[in-house]
Amino acid sequence: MKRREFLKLSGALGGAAVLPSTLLSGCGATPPPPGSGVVKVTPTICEICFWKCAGWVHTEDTKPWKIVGNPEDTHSRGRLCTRGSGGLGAFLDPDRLRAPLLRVEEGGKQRFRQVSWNEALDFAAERLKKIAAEHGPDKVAVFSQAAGAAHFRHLMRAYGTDSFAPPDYAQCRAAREVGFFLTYGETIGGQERTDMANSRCIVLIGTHIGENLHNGQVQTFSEGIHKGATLIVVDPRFSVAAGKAKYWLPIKPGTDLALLLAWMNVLITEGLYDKDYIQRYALGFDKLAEHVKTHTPEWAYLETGLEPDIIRRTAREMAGNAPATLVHPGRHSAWYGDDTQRARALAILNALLGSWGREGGFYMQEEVELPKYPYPKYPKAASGWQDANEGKYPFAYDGTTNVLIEQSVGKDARYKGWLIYEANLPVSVPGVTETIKQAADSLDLIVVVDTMPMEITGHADVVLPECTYLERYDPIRNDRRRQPSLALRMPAFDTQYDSKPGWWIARELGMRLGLEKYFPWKDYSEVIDWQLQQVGSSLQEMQRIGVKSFPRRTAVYLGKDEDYHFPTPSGKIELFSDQLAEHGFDPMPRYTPPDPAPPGFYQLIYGRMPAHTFSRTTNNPLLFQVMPENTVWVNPLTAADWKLKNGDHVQLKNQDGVLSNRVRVRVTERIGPNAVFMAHGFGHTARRLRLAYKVGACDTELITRVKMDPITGSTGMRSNFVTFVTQEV
Ligand SMILES: Nc1nc2c(c(=O)[nH]1)N[C@H]1C(S)=C(S)[C@@H](COP(=O)(O)OP(=O)(O)OC[C@H]3O[C@@H](n4cnc5c(=O)[nH]c(N)nc54)[C@H](O)[C@@H]3O)O[C@H]1N2
Ligand SMILES: Nc1nc2c(c(=O)[nH]1)N[C@H]1C(S)=C(S)[C@@H](COP(=O)(O)OP(=O)(O)OC[C@H]3O[C@@H](n4cnc5c(=O)[nH]c(N)nc54)[C@H](O)[C@@H]3O)O[C@H]1N2
Ligand code: SF4
Ligand SMILES: [Mo]
Repeated sequence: MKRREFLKLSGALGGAAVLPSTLLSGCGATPPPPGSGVVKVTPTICEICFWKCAGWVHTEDTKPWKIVGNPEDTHSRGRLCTRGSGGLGAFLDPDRLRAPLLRVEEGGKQRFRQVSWNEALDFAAERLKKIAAEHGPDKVAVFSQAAGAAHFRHLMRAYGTDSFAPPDYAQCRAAREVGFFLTYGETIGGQERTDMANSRCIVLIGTHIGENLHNGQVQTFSEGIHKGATLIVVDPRFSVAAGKAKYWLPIKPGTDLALLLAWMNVLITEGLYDKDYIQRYALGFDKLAEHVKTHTPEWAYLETGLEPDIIRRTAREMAGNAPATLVHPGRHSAWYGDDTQRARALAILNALLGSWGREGGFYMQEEVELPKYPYPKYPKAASGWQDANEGKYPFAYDGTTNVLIEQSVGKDARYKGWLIYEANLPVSVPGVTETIKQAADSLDLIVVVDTMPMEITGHADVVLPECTYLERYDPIRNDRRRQPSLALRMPAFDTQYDSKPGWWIARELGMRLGLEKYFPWKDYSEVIDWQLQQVGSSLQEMQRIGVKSFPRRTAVYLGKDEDYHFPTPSGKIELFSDQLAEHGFDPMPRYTPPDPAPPGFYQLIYGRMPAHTFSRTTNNPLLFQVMPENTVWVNPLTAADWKLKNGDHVQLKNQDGVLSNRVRVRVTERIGPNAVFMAHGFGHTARRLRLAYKVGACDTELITRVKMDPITGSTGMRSNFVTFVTQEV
């Protein structure tokens, strides 16, 4: 028998089999008659996506009523998105994890047994100690994300590991951040420094704002459009944003770098670039001009399918509005494996337009100088995620999930244990579905801290149920933004069932591991209060106001003719990158054509839909009602070839023979005939998700080919192709 079977959690979770709708009305999720009870408001920070909007939770007689945005907050500006408003659904979900679970073997069969916290924590701590004694603590890999990850980073660094890899690095922003960092010496940041409210021209390349519903960003984007900004959208799909655009460029997927080089060619050959800006701030212009000389719009036409005339007209439009032209850096940049070079091209194009540090382009970010709690120094880990890379990906700034997973397979693997916090690896890390199973067979320990019985919990030895964000304190939010501010998350409700806050779980594990000195406090609110006192505030004040803004210390934009020193090695914007050259990479972005589709196959592209966040909300009873399933978007010509009608069920089969779950067809002109599109996060295989189980299809299972970006370890996921299976198999 395999050492660790995938467990479906069936029957292990206890709890009533209540229908979500019954439960919701019972809990008062619909507003009670006004004035019929005691209304209380509590500050929160939304955890439904990574944008971290601050809001107010309204309860009536301690029952949930609604969550609304905090008007003082620059992330939400007083409004929450569909998903954030539906955040109560995460709290109310009857399928939530309710108690710690331990994998046990009885009569040759494995199952989860509901256990006490003591038993679960003792088990995890004993195994962690054993791994530390036998292999060293650095042999535990940690996959953790979001606000609560800080508790587990702290715990695990104190324990002695430095192998961290969150999916929001390699599967998300890695290439973008490094591409801009190599060029400007600064990253874009989790709250993008885009000044869209003041832009006169906005260029979106793939990034589908409006479906990508990062709140403050959607609001400033709308403001810019409302004030008359020209919008140029480059997307093979007619996205929501494309519907608002003056120019929609339905590019052939994977050829964006060719377009970017052609735009640079036009700006330079027609003398439309910002000469003063380039002369003052940039290095390597002559080499860039030489590099893009042959990349004419006519050359790009053959690659991208976009008419040379459109390429010229859009380049002139950008230049005409510069420097208030923002070529958006995108966010999820793990596309085709050459993604750092595409990000570099985006960074360079913005430099030619003079938009970095200028109104309507990219503003300069600032955060509050909030002292860290004075913990003792962490031990030095004997090895870290860099060692796992074995000399590859020299510009990575965090661990790559796929690498750590691959290095966890077999008896002699580097890693012996996993701790996973708020990351659903089987769905969020494409290309390693089988590897995760193999790793689960050989690892000595898998600890999962989650709120829901997601796919990842099926691989765990021990499942530690965290309460939802509405029931806990977490680190103070202090993001680099236009307006420095702090925000507080605190419990609006008592913890439900036998779940616990992340800080409590981390501390209890720490105590059992002999790490008491790293947890000198009893309750995490003490840490928050101490930090707030250092900046003239207090927990009490923040409990009352939720968000506190601080004055900026530096300017939002570069001053006119300011001699700014960019934090790159040369102090300049590096159009030509010596750093890349030194590591044997192209110092200028070089175009490589995408893989061709096999005959009868279509490129698989995926993205966001407004009602959901990845796989985490598809079982949320409130958001499920808004969008219960995903569809596969198919062009009418393709549909005719396959005799498919709107609403038909199909399965998709990828180039490696992997079959998807059943999914409905949406026949639409909004996607070209060479690609199909689906929203990510659906097609759950975890049975305890009673609403979302097997509803729609999962893009991850079809993405079996991942192209690693050699510069950052970012995992390009768009070189996969699918065909239709119309008879169910
Ligand atoms: N509602 C909602 N909003 C979210 C999230 C969520 O889960 N739900 N997640 C957030 C997170 S963490 C991220 S990283 C962002 C991701 O969102 P973005 O960074 O905006 O999106 P991408 O995944 O890069 O791009 C998806 C778009 O790219 C198009 N596309 C596909 N292939 C190509 C191509 O080759 N070239 C071009 N030009 N376009 C192409 C698709 O048609 C689609 O419109 O969304 C954020 N916002
Ligand atoms: N195929 C495919 N893969 C992708 C993407 C894609 O578009 N397609 N997008 C990529 C991108 S851009 C990103 S950023 C990543 C995101 O990757 P993930 O953040 O891993 O995505 P989710 O699927 O939302 O999984 C979140 C997990 O955290 C749990 N969770 C939610 N709230 C809490 C909480 O308060 N506490 C705890 N302990 N757990 C909680 C959820 O139940 C779920 O198991 O995915 C990447 N992977
Ligand atoms: S953008 Fe929406 S889901 Fe994300 S944090 Fe804000 S309200 Fe929550
Ligand atoms: Mo992301």
